[in-house]
Amino acid sequence: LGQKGVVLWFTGLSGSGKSTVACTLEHALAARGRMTVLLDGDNIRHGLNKNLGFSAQDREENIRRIGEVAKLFAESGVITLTSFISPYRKDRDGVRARLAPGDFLECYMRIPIELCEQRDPKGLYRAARAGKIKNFTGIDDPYEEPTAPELVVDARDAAGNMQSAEDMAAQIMQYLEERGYL
Ligand code: GGZ
Repeated sequence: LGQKGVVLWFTGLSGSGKSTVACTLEHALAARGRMTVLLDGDNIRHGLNKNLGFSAQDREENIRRIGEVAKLFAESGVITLTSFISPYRKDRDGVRARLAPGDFLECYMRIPIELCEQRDPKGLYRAARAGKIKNFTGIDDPYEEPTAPELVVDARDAAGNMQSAEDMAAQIMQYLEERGYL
């Protein structure tokens, strides 16, 4: 009741674990009674943004609209998780600028692209390498790393072991707790 909303903005390569971690975190937040929404490709690119593709211009508009929707939710007290590659720094910064300080938390899912390519569950990297998909992020389209993200979640822990989605979600949960978002 009367709790503050926030935008938790996941960014990272295709296959970096954004959606999996966002989903795990959303369940953990709901279990604590918080109102949440998860915006991702499934509910945005198939609806609101179905007229957009993957050119730089379309990605920019994709992120801009998602930012505006996320802002509306967050300002209504909802913890709003967004899961999009959002590869361009200026587009992410544009969303940040639309929100009050502290209402936009950039969460960088840091992972070597080699790991994403090894996994490649949908065969997209393979298709991109073969030239069947053009402008694929990390292959022939840039991914601009965040310069000052509030959160960096690494695929591997300090000992070099792969982190589970639960580990990663717990890390973010701890940040939210420590900073008074919960
Ligand atoms: C990157 C692409 C592309 C290109 C299709 N580049 O692994 P996925 O499948 O489910 O996640 C990717 C998703 C990226 O959409 P976003 O809305 O997150 O992108 S952005 O923030 O840049 O607007 C991938 C699929 O769409 N996909 N073509 N060329 N990813």
